[in-house]
Amino acid sequence: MKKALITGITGQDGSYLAELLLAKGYEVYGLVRRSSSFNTERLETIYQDPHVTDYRLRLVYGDLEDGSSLANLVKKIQPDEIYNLGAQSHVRVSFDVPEYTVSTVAMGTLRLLEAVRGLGSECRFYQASSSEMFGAAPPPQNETTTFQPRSPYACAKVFAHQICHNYRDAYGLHISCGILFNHESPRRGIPFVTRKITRAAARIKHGLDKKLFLGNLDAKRDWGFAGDYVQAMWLMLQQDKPDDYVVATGESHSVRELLDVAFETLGLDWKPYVEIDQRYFRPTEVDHLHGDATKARTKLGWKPKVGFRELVTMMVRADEADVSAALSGRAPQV
Ligand code: NAP
Ligand code: G4F
Repeated sequence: MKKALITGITGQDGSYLAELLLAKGYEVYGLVRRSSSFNTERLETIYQDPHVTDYRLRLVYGDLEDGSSLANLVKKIQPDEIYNLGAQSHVRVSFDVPEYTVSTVAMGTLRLLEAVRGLGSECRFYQASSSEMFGAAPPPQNETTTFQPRSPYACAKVFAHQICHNYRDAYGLHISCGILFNHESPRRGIPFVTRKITRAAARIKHGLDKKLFLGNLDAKRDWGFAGDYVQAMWLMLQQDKPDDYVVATGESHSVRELLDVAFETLGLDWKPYVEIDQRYFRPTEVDHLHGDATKARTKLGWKPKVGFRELVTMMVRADEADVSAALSGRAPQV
């Protein structure tokens, strides 16, 4: 049985990836950081009682801020594959907490690489790189596009990406970097724009909210479905040679178009409900991300299954089901 260690297992991608690896027969170790409130909500459908015999999902305490916890876990688990998904992943928040963001995203990756170095190329490593690294570079962006990062988060991701290259070359490690464009799902964190909009549409429809406050409606993103994107992560680690891959749908849409589809799904016009609030603008914005995933398609045989309209509709329907459940006193569906 293969063993995988996932940092960021409690996040959107971590939960989908854990499901995928468990379905493939892996023993999955998930790094969970200590929190004063439960942070394992997204794992509820796959959580297993540690006392059952075929227990294959093991949650272990650790933190990307704490190199010794990473070294101890890697030594003890001896994973075949590591997926480094842990991060302070909100771009606007990275302007408020730049040092912390750089510490988890950049230094956290370095700390984990140092823990892994002793295992050699037997242990395969996936790094969650980001299309935010392209920043101001004009679209379409692919693996050869020069990075022009526009936030502390993006600068930290560029460092993490490049230190992965360095460790790959210097120590012969099997490290692959997935440069993933925005990917979303009903499990997306509420402060990201897709989920903020789909949740607000559902709440407005049912009379729970009257207004939705947003920032820049003209930004364009290449939005895909997280469930499709974790497949690409796994495929990267099944290749003989480590490499970098852009993962994207090849279609981009504005926040305005996202509003159109989300509110239309519930038979609403968004314009009377949306107000602009300066607090949601970033000091430096990334205007247009539009990925060219030709390499992932040809070398990994990967392609997205869920398109933009289907994705937004799926998210609105899930949020509406939650609102209806909450209103009728039933448990939410997420
Ligand atoms: P997410 O939902 O924000 O999840 C982030 C995860 O990182 C959570 O499990 C979080 O734990 C954990 N984490 C935060 N600080 C940590 C620390 N100090 N030590 C250990 N774990 C820590 O992010 P996501 O959307 O799943 O994204 C996964 C990764 O892909 C991230 O690295 C992100 O930057 C990158 N990425 C995401 C996208 C996207 O569109 N989703 C695109 C490109 C790249 P808590 O639950 O305790 O907060
Ligand atoms: O949903 P967002 O916050 O995602 P962003 O900044 O593109 O970052 C996400 O994708 C990256 C991949 O490119 C990941 F690396 C990163 O971890 C994260 O998952 O914002 C999308 C766009 C931005 O242009 C933002 O200015 O939506 C615009 N926007 C407009 N109003 C808003 C809002 N974003 C948020 N979060 N909240 C608003 O009210």
